Amino acid sequence: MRESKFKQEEIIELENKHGAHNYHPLPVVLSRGEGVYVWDIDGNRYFDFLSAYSAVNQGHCHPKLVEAITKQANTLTLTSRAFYNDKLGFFEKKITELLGFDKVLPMNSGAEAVETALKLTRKWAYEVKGIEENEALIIVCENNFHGRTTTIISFSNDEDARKHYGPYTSGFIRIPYNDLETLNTTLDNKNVAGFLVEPIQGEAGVFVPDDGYLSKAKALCEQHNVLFIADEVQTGIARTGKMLAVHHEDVQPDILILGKALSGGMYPVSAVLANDAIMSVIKPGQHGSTFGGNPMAASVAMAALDVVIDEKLAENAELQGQLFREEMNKYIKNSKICTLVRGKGLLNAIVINDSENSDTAWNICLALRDNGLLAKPTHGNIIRFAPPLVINREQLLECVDIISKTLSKFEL
Ligand code: IF1
Repeated sequence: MRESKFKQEEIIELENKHGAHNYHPLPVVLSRGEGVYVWDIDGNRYFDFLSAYSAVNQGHCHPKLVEAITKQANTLTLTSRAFYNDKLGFFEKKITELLGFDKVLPMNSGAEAVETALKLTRKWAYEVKGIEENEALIIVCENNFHGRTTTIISFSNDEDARKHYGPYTSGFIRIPYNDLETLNTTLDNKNVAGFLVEPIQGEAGVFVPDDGYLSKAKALCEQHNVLFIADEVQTGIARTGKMLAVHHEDVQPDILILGKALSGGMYPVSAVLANDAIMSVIKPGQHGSTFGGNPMAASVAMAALDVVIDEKLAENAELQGQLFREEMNKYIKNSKICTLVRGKGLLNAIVINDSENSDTAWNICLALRDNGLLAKPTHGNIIRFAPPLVINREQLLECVDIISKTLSKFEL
């Protein structure tokens, strides 16, 4: 049943003609979302298995989030931090007590929060650790993804993300992910100030490190007085079956970076959390953002955290994620096209038995779309599956059925 007077092709053409071509979207034009479902302009319903890259953990248009943002939108949206507002302090109290930190610095996008964490680490290095000014080094991992700013892509090894964006920001050392030995030797450099790491590498293809990697890496950083910086923009807010992915190993980062589902996909809200010994190096006028910590952001983020807790989304992600991997492994046992399923909680991916440059994964995603499920390949032959954390057992099993039936059409 057509809901729009425009055809999908007409709307797609608008973007082709008037919009920068910085994405290659799957050809589907969405117009509505509710819970685990989205609808296109022709009224076709899909399971959303991307969740806007894990920003819609609470489900599309969650009524409590719509209520919170609508109420605040009708009251006070933005004051800037030149003045106080009556929501930010309550958000700061809630999130610092929930996650066990003294302070939070509110920002908007994930990349801004990563940049904030990098600046904080450098400032701490000079003013607390005593590294010589402009000599601070931050260790990052091969195949990292932390955002798209010039500094962040400076330490990326993804040519698409960094090519022709130089000159690059210096002060970063890249080491292999999930490699404690190299981390240990690299930490011997007295100018190292921090180690920035994704608890699970999402964009790289949902790479889950060995058990113990995060806790041992944190211990090595402590031994060398280096800040352990966890980028949980994608893995945080219950996505991997715990409130934070680092909680699987009882790790408390020195600096924690959050974004995406911190607002349940309602509004750009990100945050950097740390204790006073680190956060106190930033004084008034030394960092900020027009929208950072605005009352809309604070209101919707408080509601988004409440939904995660009240609806036990971490527990559900753990339960449904285990079911997903169990069921997918039953399919994979007899499959030639799909070699592996991996992940934690409801951040999972399958590896397609074809070269990175093949369009098989893309074609599988087109076929999944035609069968009522939306997902997108990450690097070439890996398809990420990350539904909203509100998905129930019946819906999950229906999706496994859709995925299996679709994959079967591509069996070699
Ligand atoms: C795109 C990827 C995912 C992130 C982590 C920081 C950020 C992200 C671990 C920056 C953002 C998004 C960005 C979006 C697609 C998506 C993505 F494919 F790019 F890598 F999720 F895996 N840290 N990830 O995953 O947050 O500034 O975007 O709010 O740029 O294409 P942001």
